[in-house]
Amino acid sequence: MNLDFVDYAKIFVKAGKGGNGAISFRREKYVPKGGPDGGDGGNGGSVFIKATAKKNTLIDFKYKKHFVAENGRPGEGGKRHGKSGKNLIVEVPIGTVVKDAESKEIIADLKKDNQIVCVARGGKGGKGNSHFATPTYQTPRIAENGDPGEERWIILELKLLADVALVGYPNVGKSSIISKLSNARPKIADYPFTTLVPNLGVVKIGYDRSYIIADIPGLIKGAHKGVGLGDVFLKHVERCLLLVHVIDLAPLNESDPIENYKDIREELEKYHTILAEKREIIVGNKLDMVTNRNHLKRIENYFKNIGKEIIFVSAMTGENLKELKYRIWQILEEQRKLVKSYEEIPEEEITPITLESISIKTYQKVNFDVRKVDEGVFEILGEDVMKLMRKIRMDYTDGLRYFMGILEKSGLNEKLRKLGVKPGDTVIIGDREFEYR
Ligand SMILES: Nc1nc2c(ncn2[C@@H]2O[C@H](COP(=O)(O)OP(=O)(O)OP(=O)(O)O)[C@@H](O)[C@H]2O)c(=O)[nH]1
Ligand SMILES: [Mg+2]
Repeated sequence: MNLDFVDYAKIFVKAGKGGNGAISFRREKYVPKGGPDGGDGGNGGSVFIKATAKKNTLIDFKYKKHFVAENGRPGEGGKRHGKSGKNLIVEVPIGTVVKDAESKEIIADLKKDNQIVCVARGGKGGKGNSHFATPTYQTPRIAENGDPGEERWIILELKLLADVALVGYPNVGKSSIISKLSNARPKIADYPFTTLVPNLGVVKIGYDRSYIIADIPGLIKGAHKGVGLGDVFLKHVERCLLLVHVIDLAPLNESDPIENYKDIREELEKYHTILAEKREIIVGNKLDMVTNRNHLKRIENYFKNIGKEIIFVSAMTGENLKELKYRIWQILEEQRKLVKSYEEIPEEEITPITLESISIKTYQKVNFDVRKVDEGVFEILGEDVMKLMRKIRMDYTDGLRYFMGILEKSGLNEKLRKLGVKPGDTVIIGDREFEYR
């Protein structure tokens, strides 16, 4: 069995970080102390997954598994905003289901060409110091850091989206039929399991109409529970509108075509009711090999009795293939009217998507706890404090002062004193240590 057919991939996606806000002051002639003019950082790029008709496997993801979008550029002086990071668009075949690797939640089911979904949102750029001037504090050396971009592992799963699928035992002539009906050119040979991966072909009906047909590798007994990778192939059949069940009218091993039909039918039914309930027609192939008219009559009667339509063809001579092609089209037209999933899916635009973000200006007070770790050592705990700390650019002392100012307004001193803090003691916040004064 060929395992190169890649219909599953696990990849890591990471959006870009937002650029930091700038700390800068206007410098002009005759203006000794200009106001703050640090621009905002650009937003980080987002990662999108987009369906394209140009691909038909997930093989590209076998070796390349990490997809990282560009970071936003930092802001600059003169209120110049940093450039936003470019979005990264990862292309996958139509029919790819996108899932979160951890929760297994379905993020999107990409069924149409160019359908697109965002899987990691970019971080928002930080505000520059031009935002932090107040009447009493006109030279703020305060700016925000950009937010980190989202990152996660996602699963890509390909389920082919053919309108019609050719199924049947190996060697019955499925690949021969698809090669005659469509533009697909699969390998054809006189031994079983020639086809190792599903093939897709486009069947043209006149000038602007067509349908997609899939040639599924031969199925065998036990396929529904994975024998001969049957379950993998059957998964691809789940979404088609019509099953074309191909039987060999003159099997070399002299087996009975009706029994062969029943075997595969049982596999389809055992796999899932979805397949059991799907519209099915039977194609009796290799008509050119049949000399006994009674043999055909018997087969025809059997299917008539169970209420199934059968068409006899020869992929070799081409007999009845045209009829088959149009009959499939007709049935598809009928089926499409019944199936809701063919409704139009609006195509999203590829606009940058960035995470919601709160400005540090919105922090007047924060909630936190203080814990005594050891003699003379205290730790400040609280998600808000950590968020605030990440958000403020600490590479300027003003940032630190601003941060401490908010903590003090929120009752830091009282809390520390209650626990018996003394000057010279250590106060830990996140990954920093301060001396209490
Ligand atoms: N005489 C005759 N031979 C045919 C006909 N259709 C297919 N064959 C032959 O049957 C053999 C199998 O054909 P394939 O199209 O490879 O069969 P398949 O169903 O795709 O087989 P797997 O891929 O193994 O499942 C080849 O040798 C074909 O040339 C037909 O209508 N008449
Ligand atoms: Mg084949």
